[in-house]
Amino acid sequence: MRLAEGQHWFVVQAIDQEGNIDQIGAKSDFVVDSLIPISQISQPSRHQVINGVFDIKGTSNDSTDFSHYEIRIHA
Ligand SMILES: [Ca+2]
Repeated sequence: MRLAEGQHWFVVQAIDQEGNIDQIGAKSDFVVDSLIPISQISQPSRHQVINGVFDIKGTSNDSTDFSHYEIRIHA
């Protein structure tokens, strides 16, 4: 079973060997989130030559649970 993105809930009902059913059951919920964030850099542009202090600008989104940005600079 593949569930759609978002919040879901379920109920578990115990049944004994005589067929008696727990009418109340236990309820719980969970969130399906398989969407990864997508990041785009708008500044500096690709291969731009920079000198000194510069701004890094861009966007990143996740429709369900964006957390934070991380920037790593490599030489
Ligand atoms: Ca997500």
